[in-house]
Amino acid sequence: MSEIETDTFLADLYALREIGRFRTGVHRPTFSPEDMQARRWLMDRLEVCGLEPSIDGIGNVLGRHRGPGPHLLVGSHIETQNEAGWLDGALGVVAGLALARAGLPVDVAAFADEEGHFSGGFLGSRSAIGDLTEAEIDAARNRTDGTPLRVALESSGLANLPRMRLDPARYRGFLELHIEQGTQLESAGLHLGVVSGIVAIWQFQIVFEGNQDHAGGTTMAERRDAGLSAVRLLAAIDREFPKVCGPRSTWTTGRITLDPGGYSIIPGRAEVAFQFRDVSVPVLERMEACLDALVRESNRRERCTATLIALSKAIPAPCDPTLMRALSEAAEQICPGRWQVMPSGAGHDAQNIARILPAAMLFVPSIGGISHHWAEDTSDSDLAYGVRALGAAAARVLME
Ligand code: HGY
Ligand code: MN
Ligand code: MN
Repeated sequence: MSEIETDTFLADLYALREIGRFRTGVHRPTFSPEDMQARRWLMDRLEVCGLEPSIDGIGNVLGRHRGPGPHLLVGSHIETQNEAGWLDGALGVVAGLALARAGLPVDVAAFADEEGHFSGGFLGSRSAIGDLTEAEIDAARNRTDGTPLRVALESSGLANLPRMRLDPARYRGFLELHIEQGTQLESAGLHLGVVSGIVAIWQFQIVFEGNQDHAGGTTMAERRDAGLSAVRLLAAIDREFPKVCGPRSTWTTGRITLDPGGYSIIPGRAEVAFQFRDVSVPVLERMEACLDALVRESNRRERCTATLIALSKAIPAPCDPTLMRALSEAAEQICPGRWQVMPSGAGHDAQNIARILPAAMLFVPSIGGISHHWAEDTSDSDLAYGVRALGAAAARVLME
């Protein structure tokens, strides 16, 4: 293995940042023209790094090492949230290019739609482990514009391509370098985080049906206001969840849509995009039971009906101890004393790959903890620490 070329690694990251650039971040939703341009850019770079590039029927890009094993799989995702950051996902894929360029026997993967632009999310890594059915693809819709996934695959030229399946026998494990997307490393003055476990995201739609009516002629006593029912249920969740959640649980309402959405019209329908997260399944189950009870109570109390629809329930993933040890030794070698072991509050492809392979993650700090926002950023020096530590850990795992 030769030295990791950090200058070339940073140049690749900055080049990818220009595809779909939005202010200081990037807007590259899954299967958008910008996303497909980024996938083609990646396939070119994989070729230049000596890997055999391919793209599959769900948009996964894979660069296969041409030499004998043992191999490691390294990667992440390259699509982004809307108007979001340039490093979320891209860092882990471009780091894979740097490890391949240094001569390490790695395959490099960019798994499609980790960001969940289509129902359920994590389409690519779920497909790669055999956990995505044709029926799910038939049913999936774009969360922003409603485009059916089948239509998006067709217009991206992917519809008739086979979907790849990872062969666990080919790899010693999977490593993903990622930004922390929180403030822990920065506030502790650290450069690297060895991830101990990855949260599961349980995602729901809550639909409220009331009566669209006149905002003046309809008295407060007789109206069926779907918007008010929605905010009252969300307030109840915020009151009750702290009694059942875990120390690092989170819950988020990402969107409330009121129809028809006019000043002078009582909303007859409200839709809430809701999710909660934790690393423990019993905690997730307690939170879901609490949510179920609150929806039932809303239907007893309110004049509107609330319907809870479970969209996806991911599986939390502990990281592999052997890979964590290699990452810890590498972190100590690259920046002695300036790293820690920590959980991931974000979901990642690694939690799916962990279901068929040993998997682990390495974090670099996010400036101000900002992510899923175009202002997301990390210093070049921390990015360089990350890729060098990832390379050192990969070498340890492969040379064992
Ligand atoms: O939401 C997440 O945790 C991931 O960034 N998609
Ligand atoms: Mn990510
Ligand atoms: Mn993300």
